[in-house]
Amino acid sequence: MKMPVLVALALIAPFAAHAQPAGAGATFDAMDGNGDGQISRAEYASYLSQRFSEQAEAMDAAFEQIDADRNGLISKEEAAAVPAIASAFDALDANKDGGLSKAEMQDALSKAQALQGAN
Ligand SMILES: [Ca+2]
Ligand SMILES: [Ca+2]
Repeated sequence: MKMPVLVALALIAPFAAHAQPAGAGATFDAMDGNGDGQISRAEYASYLSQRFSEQAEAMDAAFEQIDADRNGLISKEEAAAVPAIASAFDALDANKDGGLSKAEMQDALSKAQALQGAN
């Protein structure tokens, strides 16, 4: 498997885009939970976890859309509609059964979260 974390980031970025606040000001306000004009470590952690759960929901919705035949797996043919997934297909297909399950997608998302959280 090559660069699973970068692959995961590339994968979730288009889906999560709409869940992110627009503009730096909105982001700061969203992070400054108690409105004291400063972002504490706890507020930052809480903001990240909120954003990640929004990303997970966005990915969930995207999964349903991409899984055209609703069999719970994204096939290579279905993935072809989304270049970011199609190009990462083999890396994301952890059990090599030729389909991407929601669990496999969420696992990739978790790895990306772990990397971001460690920064
Ligand atoms: Ca399918
Ligand atoms: Ca699989």
